[in-house]
Amino acid sequence: MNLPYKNIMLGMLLGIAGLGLVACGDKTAETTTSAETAVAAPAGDEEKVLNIYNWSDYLAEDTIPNFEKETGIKVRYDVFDSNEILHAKLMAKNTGYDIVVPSSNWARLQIDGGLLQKLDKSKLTNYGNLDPDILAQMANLDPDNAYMVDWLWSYTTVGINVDKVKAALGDMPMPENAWDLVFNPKYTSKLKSCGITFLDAPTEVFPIALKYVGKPAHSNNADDYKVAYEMLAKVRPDIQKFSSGGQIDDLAGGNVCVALGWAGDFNLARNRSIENKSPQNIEALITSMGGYMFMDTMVIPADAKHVDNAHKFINYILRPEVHAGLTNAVTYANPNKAATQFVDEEVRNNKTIFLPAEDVKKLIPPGNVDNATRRVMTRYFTQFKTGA
Ligand code: SPD
Repeated sequence: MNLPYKNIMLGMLLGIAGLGLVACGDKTAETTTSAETAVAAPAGDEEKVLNIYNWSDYLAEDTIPNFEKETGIKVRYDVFDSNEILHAKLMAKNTGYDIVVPSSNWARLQIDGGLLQKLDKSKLTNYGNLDPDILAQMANLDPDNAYMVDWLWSYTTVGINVDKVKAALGDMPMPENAWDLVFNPKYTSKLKSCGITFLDAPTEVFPIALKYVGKPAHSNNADDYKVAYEMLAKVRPDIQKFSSGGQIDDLAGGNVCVALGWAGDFNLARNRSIENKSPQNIEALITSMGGYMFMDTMVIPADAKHVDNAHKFINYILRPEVHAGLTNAVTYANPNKAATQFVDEEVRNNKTIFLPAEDVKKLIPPGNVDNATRRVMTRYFTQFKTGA
């Protein structure tokens, strides 16, 4: 195990808690084909179909084709861009999916709501590849790791196009706390000239905004949200757009220069700009205040019809080469200790992907608020976006 990777694990332990259609890299928000149209399986034999709903830009090109070739199971792969969208589907209790990938704090809510099935670990022969420290951390939200298997993980932070930001700031030096770049009008008023974008979901923005104004990141006090909203309202005129799945292309294409978004997507944006032959100097910043950690987890919805196939897929992802392939393709860290040797050296040594322990300790751990607070948060976020 390389040192940076081990550091992360230690830090985390200390710090917290269609049927034949493949849409790899598909950036449409979601497709509507439903698993319910699948032909019924012969008795006692599960039909060779698997329906997966995952975040966009979160897959290696060969992940699904290799699984299909090896198992003969046809995968329908749809994508989404927010936990809110996935949660609404699960709440309707008729998802049509066999595997979905919520962040761990949302999966906790979904376990409590009876929306997920327990894993059968006897079918997960590669489960031992998972890092025990990550499992211990995840057990804070999922006791005995009964429901969730981590797909990949990262953190919400500030991403910048270094050259464009320097040009827009002129003589003004970079702030000590990089969150000022998106939350302080002194900076946003200058950076709006090259474009500022925010994630488009209340639960992505508010925990960080709350911490920035000195309140608990997972506060259940409505007054705290008002304080955070008032701070956000001051920078609203300088924000060009709200987008979650669109940040990679917006940064890679030079349409924006500053983003409140996911570190993995910022590294991916830099790589994409190079692929597109228009390299942009994009960096995920490690802020002095810290970012917001998330783990996106494979879970099986209560209505899943292909539970055995779902276990086969999870077990396949847990193979070291497959899990490393995801990390190499999308620049998000994986939880698979056996995969480290297969992670490209450049990715493995990138300290914004595999964070040193001291930076992991600064992250806000995954957490939840009560339902009444979530409504307050949503109301303030809508007000913030609409500028009302
Ligand atoms: N392009 C992959 C995006 C995955 C983002 N998951 C973020 C969850 C944050 N709570």
